Amino acid sequence: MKTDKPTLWHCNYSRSLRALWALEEMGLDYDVIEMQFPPRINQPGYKSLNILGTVPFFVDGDTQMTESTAICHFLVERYQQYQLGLRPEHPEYGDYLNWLYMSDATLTFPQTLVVRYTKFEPEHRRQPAVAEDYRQWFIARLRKLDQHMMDREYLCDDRFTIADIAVGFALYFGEGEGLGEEYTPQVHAYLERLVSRPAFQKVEPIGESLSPFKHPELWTMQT
Ligand SMILES: N[C@@H](CCC(=O)N[C@@H](CS)C(=O)NCC(=O)O)C(=O)O
Repeated sequence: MKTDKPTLWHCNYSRSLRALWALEEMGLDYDVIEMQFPPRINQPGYKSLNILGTVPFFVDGDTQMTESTAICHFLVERYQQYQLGLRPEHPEYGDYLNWLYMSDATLTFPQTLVVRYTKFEPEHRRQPAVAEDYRQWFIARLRKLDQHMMDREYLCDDRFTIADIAVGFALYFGEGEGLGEEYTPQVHAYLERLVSRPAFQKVEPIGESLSPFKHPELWTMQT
């Protein structure tokens, strides 16, 4: 697989929204292929493209990527989109990378356990105790963000960057899953600031008609 422009395989309300949001904010010319979640079951041939069967899947020329935050980082560097990123010599560069890596490994991962064991799994395999442990785990990992947003509007350099896209997706997803009830007022306000951006508003509904989150009759077995 090789493409002549950035191409994203996307499912509504999934991590591929990070990459889609970044592409839109950057104003790049891109293609998006909408799929029903989970694509490894619902999109014939998808695993021969992306052996993991997950979203996002991203191709640009000879480059193929499957990590949502890494795709955002790639776009900043490859397309020199530093209005949405920080250069290595910037004093907050370490912080910027820390937020980027934290967004998925620390913030999104526990959410997936909550969703899996309350929603994806058939009734007899649900694990309320596991879901509750990881709900608390997620809320505890927001402490750094709570503190950071006390006197800031954005994560780095007093401006919107892909770090906000990456962390913002975790907050948006958490809110959709009912975890937002425990967000602090400053984190709530931050999330509102992010999701009101025109680029987010434009891309957020893409693929909605194929989303089992919006249309429960589309659910297929997850395990
Ligand atoms: N760390 C990866 C995780 C990718 C991932 O697990 N995506 C989920 C959707 S949010 C997925 O495709 N799940 C469906 C499956 O595992 O079949 C990233 O940041 O993109």
